[in-house]
This record gives sequence, C-alpha cells and structure tokens, in this order.
Amino acid sequence: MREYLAQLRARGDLVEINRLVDPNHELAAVTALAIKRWDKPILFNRVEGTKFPVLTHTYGTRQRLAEIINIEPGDFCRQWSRLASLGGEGNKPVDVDAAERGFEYDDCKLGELPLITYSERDAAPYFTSAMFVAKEPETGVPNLSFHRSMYVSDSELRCRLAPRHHLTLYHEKAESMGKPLEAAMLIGPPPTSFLSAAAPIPYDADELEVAGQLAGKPLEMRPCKWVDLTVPASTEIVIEGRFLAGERRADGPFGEFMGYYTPEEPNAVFEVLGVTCRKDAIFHSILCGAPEEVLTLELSVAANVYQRISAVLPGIVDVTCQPFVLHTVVKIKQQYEGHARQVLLAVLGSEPTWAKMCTVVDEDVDIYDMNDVMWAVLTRSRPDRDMITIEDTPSFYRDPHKDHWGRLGIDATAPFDRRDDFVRKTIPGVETLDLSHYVDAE
Ligand SMILES: Cc1cc2nc3c(=O)[nH]c(=O)nc-3n(C[C@H](O)[C@H](O)[C@H](O)COP(=O)(O)O)c2cc1C
Ligand SMILES: [Mn+2]
Repeated sequence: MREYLAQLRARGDLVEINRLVDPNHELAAVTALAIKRWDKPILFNRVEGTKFPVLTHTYGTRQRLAEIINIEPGDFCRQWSRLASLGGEGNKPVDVDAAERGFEYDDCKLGELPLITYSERDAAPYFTSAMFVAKEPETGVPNLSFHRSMYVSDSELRCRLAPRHHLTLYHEKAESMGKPLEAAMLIGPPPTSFLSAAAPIPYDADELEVAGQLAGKPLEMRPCKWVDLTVPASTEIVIEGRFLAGERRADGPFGEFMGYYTPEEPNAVFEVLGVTCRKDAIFHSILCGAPEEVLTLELSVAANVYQRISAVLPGIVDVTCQPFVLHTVVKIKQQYEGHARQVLLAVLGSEPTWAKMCTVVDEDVDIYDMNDVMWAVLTRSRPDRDMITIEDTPSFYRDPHKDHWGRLGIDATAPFDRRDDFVRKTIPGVETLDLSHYVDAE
C-alpha cells in the first residue's frame, strides 16, 4: 500500500491534509466532502490522539482498482474472470525473512491506533478497513474478508460476521469444536489482496493465492507474533487475536453501506492479543458506503453474474452494477427474439442476494453511465410489457422486515425485429473533432 501511495503522490493524485483533524466525525465529514470534490485518495497527516497518518479513498475508483491489477477499467468482468481463476501457476504465498526484506515492526496498543467515529449515531469508534485472515478449522485453507469492528477496549473488539460469510462459518465450526478461532486483522495490506478479500471466492479456494495471482507474483508472508498465522509482510498494521467461542455481545448502532444505521445486535467477540505496526505505519480508513467499500462489492458481483450467465447464454458483452450493487445492468448483443428476457431470468436466478433489479440493454448503451441506461429504459422499453416483476422472493439476506423482497427485471433493448428503427443518431465529427481548434485556449 505504501508503494502505491508513493506512486499516487508522485503523480499528484493525492489530497494531503495537514491540519489537525478530530477522529470524532470531523475526519469522516472531510472525507465525504473531499471525495465529492476531488475523487482522489486522501491522506490525513495529523489526526488527534494518534501518531498514525490516515489514508482513505485509496481504492475508490474503477480506474485505480483496475490499475492495481493491471487491466483496462472498461473490461473488468472478462479480465477479472480470467485472473481470479486459480490455475496452479505457482502464486501460492511464500514465507520470507521480514528483517532480511527490510521490514521492521513495533508493538503498539490498539488504543494508539486512530479511533475513528464516522456517523452521528455510531455507538463507538470502528475499524472499517481491516481485512481478516483466518484458517479453516479443519482444512487450514486461509480466507480473507472484511468485517467492521467496534472498539470496546484495548483487548476487545466486536465484529460483524454476517451469516454465511466464510469467516462466520469458520467461527461457527471452531465453536462446535469448543475452540476459539484465531485471526489477524490486516490494516493496509498489499493492494491486490484488497480485491481478493472483497470478492466472493469459493469456500475451498486460498484467497492469498488469488491475491498472488492478481499481483502476478506470490504474496510474501511473515509469521504472526501471538497467533499461529502468517500475514503479508508489507502490511502496515496487524491486529492479532481470537474469536471467543460461544460469546456474542452488543455491537452497533453503526451507519452502514446502504445508508442506514444497523441496530444494536449481538455480534462476534474478538479478543485482541497484540498489535504490530511497521515503522512509520499508515492507517487505512474506509468511509462505510463510500466507493472504496461499495465499488469492490459491485465489481465482484458483476464479475460473478457475468461468469454465470455467460455459461448459459450467448451474446453477453459486459455486466456492471449501477448506481448501487442492488441493480445489475447487462449489455448484450441480441441474438434472437426474447433473448433479453432470458438474460433477465438468468441474472435473477444466478445472483440471489444482490440482483434486486436488473436492466438489459443493447451494445450501443454505456452501462457505466446511469443516464444512458435510463435513456434506454425510457426509449426502448414498454412498462406494460417489458418489465417483469417477481413477487415474494427474498434478495438481500439481512432483511427481517422483507423490505428487499420481490424482484424487477427491465428489458430495455430495442425490439429484435425492428432494431433498425432504433439506430442511435450520430453527428459526423463528434468522435474526431478537436475543440481546441475552434476556441481560443483558456
Ligand atoms: C470495506 C468492506 C467492508 C465490509 N464489511 C463487512 C462487515 O462488516 N461484515 C460482513 O459480514 N461483511 C462485510 N463485507 C463484505 C465481505 O467482506 C465480503 O463479502 C467478502 O467477500 C466476504 O468474504 P468470504 O466470501 O470469504 O466470506 C465488507 C466488504 C468490504 C469491501
Ligand atoms: Mn472466502
């Protein structure tokens, strides 16, 4: 992460804030406004109550995420599918001698880290960027995943382990064996692991290896100090500990990615055994609901949908989630009458959690521009015929009041046999003219 930060700084893609900032809401407020204004990573050099600088919005755009894994931002689905599939190319993590590689670490207390409170009603400071590493209790396969954690004391965090996530299953399995589950929380791990942790990768796959695959070279690991795990040696800060068996304690309220507060509820208890940080460590903060969080989710959901529907239907050009992960947009090259409706059904069937709504458009629509997608909906769909609603079916899993039940599919493609009537107008020259030849330089 540090190397990436240096690159961003060198090319002027970093907003640096040197004024002393309060971690209690002020840091979050500046982050929210600065993202809107500049859309660049933000480095807070001075945060009250801590010596650690805070970096945020690091991975907040498609361009930056694509850059990290060295692909084109417009072709994410296809390239991700190729990269993330493990093919035994020898990118399994390797153990290195951290000192020999020039990494030095100090111990520190949890409370010395930036304790950031984000939204107005948040119950306490939260760690929002920490990536958990843990091993499957029986097979030992390592998993990476993000889980927010509420700061309670220097020895206790409460973590949101949502149902069915791999870490949740590991924890439950360890509990059934009467054991705590050891884990390490990585703050500021190598950039490629960010995508690998956010993506829903199969239970038995080694996500550290996927991160190596994305980087094109194995992750270099060092042992933890208090638990039996290894972690990427370049990680800025590592919090080591274990999830207590048979314990659940109150966590929340917390302002979450959907824009609401989750209520106070019992969640997993993480006993902190120790914290190590690199010399001059940088802390990574994620504003919940900001692109840095939701974009990774959108990309991984889109890539999954792309893979699954391409396996059963022809003509799938690209998939994205816009403007939020609950809406899947698919671009197709129509092959036959009714093709788009089949695509709608395939999407709703292949993504039971996130595809609350799906829109299918033709090849000439820019699916990364919601206005263009809406243009297609408004000009190429008939509400009485081209919209499919599905009743009484759940989508988002954490939904006790069924606010997310029901699905909507919109066929916003031109009628197959009248595609010529829907040729988009073009103005000759728009693609090629150079405006600077027509107006005086500013
Ligand atoms: C920044 C960020 C924060 C997240 N916070 C949580 C969280 O608090 N609880 C949770 O269960 N999932 C959270 N997620 C989602 C999971 O980390 C994500 O679905 C991941 O793929 C789960 O990994 P798994 O497939 O190995 O279970 C978050 C994701 C991101 C990118
Ligand atoms: Mn996993």
